[in-house]
Amino acid sequence: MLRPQDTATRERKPLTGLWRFRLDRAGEGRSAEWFKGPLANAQEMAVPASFNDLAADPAVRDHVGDVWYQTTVWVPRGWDGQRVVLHFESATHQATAWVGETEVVSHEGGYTPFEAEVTEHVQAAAEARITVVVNNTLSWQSIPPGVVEDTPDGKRQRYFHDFFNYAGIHRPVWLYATGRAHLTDVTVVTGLDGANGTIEYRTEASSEGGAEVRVVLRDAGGVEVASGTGASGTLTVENVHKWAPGDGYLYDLEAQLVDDTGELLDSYHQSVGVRTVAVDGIRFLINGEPFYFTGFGKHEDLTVIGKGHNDAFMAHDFELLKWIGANSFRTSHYPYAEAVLDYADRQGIVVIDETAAVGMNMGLGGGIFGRQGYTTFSPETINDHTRDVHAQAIRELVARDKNHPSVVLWSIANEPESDTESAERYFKPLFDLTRQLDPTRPVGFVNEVLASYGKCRVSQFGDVLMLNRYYGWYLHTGDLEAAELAWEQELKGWASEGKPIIITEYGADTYPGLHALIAQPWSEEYQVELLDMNHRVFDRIDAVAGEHVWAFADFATASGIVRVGGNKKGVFTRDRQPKSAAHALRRRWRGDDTAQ
Ligand code: BDP
Repeated sequence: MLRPQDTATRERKPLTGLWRFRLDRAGEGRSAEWFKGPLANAQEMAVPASFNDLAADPAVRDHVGDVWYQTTVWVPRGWDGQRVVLHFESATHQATAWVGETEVVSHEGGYTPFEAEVTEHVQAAAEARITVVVNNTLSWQSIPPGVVEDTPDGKRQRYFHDFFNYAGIHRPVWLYATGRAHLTDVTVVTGLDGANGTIEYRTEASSEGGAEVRVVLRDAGGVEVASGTGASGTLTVENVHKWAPGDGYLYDLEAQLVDDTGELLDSYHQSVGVRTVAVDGIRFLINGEPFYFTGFGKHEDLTVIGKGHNDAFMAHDFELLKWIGANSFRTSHYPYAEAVLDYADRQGIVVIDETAAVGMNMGLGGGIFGRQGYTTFSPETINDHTRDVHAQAIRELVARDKNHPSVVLWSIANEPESDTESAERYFKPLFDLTRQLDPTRPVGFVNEVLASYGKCRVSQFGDVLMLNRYYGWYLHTGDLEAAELAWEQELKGWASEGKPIIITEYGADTYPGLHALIAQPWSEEYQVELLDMNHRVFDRIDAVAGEHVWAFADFATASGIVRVGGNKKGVFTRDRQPKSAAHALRRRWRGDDTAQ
């Protein structure tokens, strides 16, 4: 699937703004066919945004089930004879869409795009009605999983991950047009050969006899540097300007579909960063050079709009990454908006790209110990069907993000149960699948402490070890000396495996403005000291190839007695103001003792 764009042959129309919106409290909309006419008793709802926090109403915030969205759009008059497509960048977690009265598409999975050709259901220069029902229910067969429990007070959605189950239409929706003959996919794989770069490209097109593919590669100044013909091939760029951390240099590959008279049928632009990624023993290499990850696990999480994508906040977050000296982040715990990955490409920020497989561990509840009363892997809970859904989530992630130079590592799950035979059986085929889909990038998963060194049965499949550890917080709370000893001992064990280790989470909840002369948990001083303790340990162990603090910013989560107004492990507050730890990290990561 190609992302909508405007080119010489393509045109798109954003369907963002205010849509009609209605909660389906009784779950009656599908049988009552609410798509058949204007949505009755509707309020207005912003798209993109999570619906939860927009209304000042707990019934909206905590609604479980269907919600309905509807809009109308004038199909541009120039689109007569064109192929028209309705494209959603995401809908969380499950959606079905109608154009007029015709169902055009259904999709499962809250963080990847889907689309439908709607040529037959719209007319140029006429209005079309688009209705979407979005369902936010999590089950044992969804990624992430959850369960709806019957309580004396009605149904309650439970889930096992530590962030609020925001839902709705979080990312832009597009109506776009292409010619009948069109490109359907472009894949690029880059390599380096001395001073030269290579770009293997592969295109797919809707079959129409006689059409040929031509590709033109231009540098960032628009100068043509290579070209080729054929649906696939390899281009060479002499004296290539590499894509590298901190240097988001991009070439533009234009793929053209041309008929036998030379007429341009389709043109699509794919940005290309020429770089290589490899694992060599305990080193993580980008362009053959050891790379040390500094940065964060993040969230798509904002006040009012929840997980709605917002360009201003995205740009600001990247400014903060630069300010603090971070070179990377993980898309914890789901694929982020594509605009974020495009931005990372341009900014030279490195990304660990994660699926939405989070909360698959009944020994934990949102990162906190204490059993959940379920067995993680069983025919009634996470089972073979779940694994099929998980596999599909991996397919959709790789298909979407395969061309981003910023993406250097796939994370196929966060903190699943990984110390049991069932876990080993569940995960082995998913690692195989990911490697088959993308042989060019390392693959891993994020391990948690119940499967500490010596116990984990899944890390054997990973090219790198990604560890989340809360020594000094959930373990040895308030006792950083004991934490330091225990952490170093465990880490030495992992180091003996001979793989690069990225510490994908470490941190402490910190209430901004709370100070303690003798550092105590929840104070700004304790967060600083806990991070310092971690850094002393990392600096003593060669195999540590990166440090991602949890978390970039405070974020909303389900209520609990260890959460105060959300998860407060942010180095920035939810509105992006620095805690003391931000200044301390800035000094470490920028190597600048004078950084304030
Ligand atoms: C980890 C999870 C993360 C949580 C964090 C925490 O990966 O989602 O938010 O713990 O407890 O286990 O803050």
